[in-house]
Amino acid sequence: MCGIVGAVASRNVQNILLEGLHRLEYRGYDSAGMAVLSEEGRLNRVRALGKVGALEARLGDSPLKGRVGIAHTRWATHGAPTEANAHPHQSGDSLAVVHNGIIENYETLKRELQGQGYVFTSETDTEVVAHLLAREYTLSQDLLTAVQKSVALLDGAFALGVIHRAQPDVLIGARQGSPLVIGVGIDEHFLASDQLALLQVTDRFIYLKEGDLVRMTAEQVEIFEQGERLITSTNERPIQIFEHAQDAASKGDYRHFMLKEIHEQSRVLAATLEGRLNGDRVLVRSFGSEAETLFSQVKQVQIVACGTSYHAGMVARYWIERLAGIPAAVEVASEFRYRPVVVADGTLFVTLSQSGETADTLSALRYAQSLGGFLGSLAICNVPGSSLVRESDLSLMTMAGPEIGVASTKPSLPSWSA
Ligand code: HGA
Repeated sequence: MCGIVGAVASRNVQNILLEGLHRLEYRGYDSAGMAVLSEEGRLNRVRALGKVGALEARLGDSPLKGRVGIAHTRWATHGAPTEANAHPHQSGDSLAVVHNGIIENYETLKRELQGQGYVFTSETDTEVVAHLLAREYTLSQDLLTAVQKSVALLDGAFALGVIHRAQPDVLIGARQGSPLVIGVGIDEHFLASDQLALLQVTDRFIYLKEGDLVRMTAEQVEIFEQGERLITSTNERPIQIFEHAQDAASKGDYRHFMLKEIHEQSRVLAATLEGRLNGDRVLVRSFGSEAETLFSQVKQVQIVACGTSYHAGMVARYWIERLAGIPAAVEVASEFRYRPVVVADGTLFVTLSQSGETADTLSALRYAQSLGGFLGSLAICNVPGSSLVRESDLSLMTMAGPEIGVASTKPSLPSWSA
């Protein structure tokens, strides 16, 4: 899952952004990048494939200096994990954007923009946003107006952070289907997809609502409901103090972690679906860039898991058959991996595992791959970068956070998505 960090301050923001990216690393990503507006009015960008550490090394060689910037960790949905596809994306050398989520109508917009002479340098859906913003900026000469006009043309789920060299003291954010939070400092403001990214600089946050657009300077925050109506009352979007006691590592008022985690289930389910829904539909791309092609060929589903995940698989079987109308079978991984398996045509192999390292499930996946004949594999898992996720064709990350209770309480909840 991607991460966004942004800052507008009266000090250099590079290290704030970098620390924010490090704090988002647990979510998993394939590349990272940062763009900062320099005092001289230039837009400078550094990107790297792989870990935030690789970006940090590049920044060591060519530091970014400036008081306004945006940064991103990317988990590719459109286009391979490459440096050219890493965010921020630019249109020319004036404007940069970071994006979480999926722009569903990017192909139509891309054709339109190409027809108008915009040249694309990446395979991402995000670059469409950069060129749209540039086009609208040319017309209005105002970044807020450009973002308002552009967002109105986008279909899908997204959170955006935008900067422009002509407005070097402004950072703009937009939230529609993907989380975005404002961090409030003293004469500085921040933007992030997760408050955890900003805890090193503030514990005061404003949580944006769906459709909100925010224009921030170091001194001021203006929030526009549904992108239009300026919110004037602080009651509507209050500043909230982040209670560290709510951390995953604390059991708060609960008697034990197991109880706490059971009570977290509805929030985890909402967090897992956030950014992956468009209206009442799940965005197929959130399973990976090959998902559309693969899912369109599925005739049946074979689910394999262990323990609690196996039980979640049994529920998933009922729901897949009822909602998708295709046959589904579920089997304990330790049985599946040791028996001769006949693979029916068009079968999707689905694994469920909290850690993504469950030995029998992983062996079952490898066995399934060695058999050939399966259409492809999908892992539903809580740990990005785990063996199961790396070795599967598609994946769906659950957002269960760390689980301290011994019995699995959350990771398999969203198995219905299979
Ligand atoms: N669609 C964009 C952003 C991906 C994302 O939000 N992943 O979780 C891309 O592919 O770059």
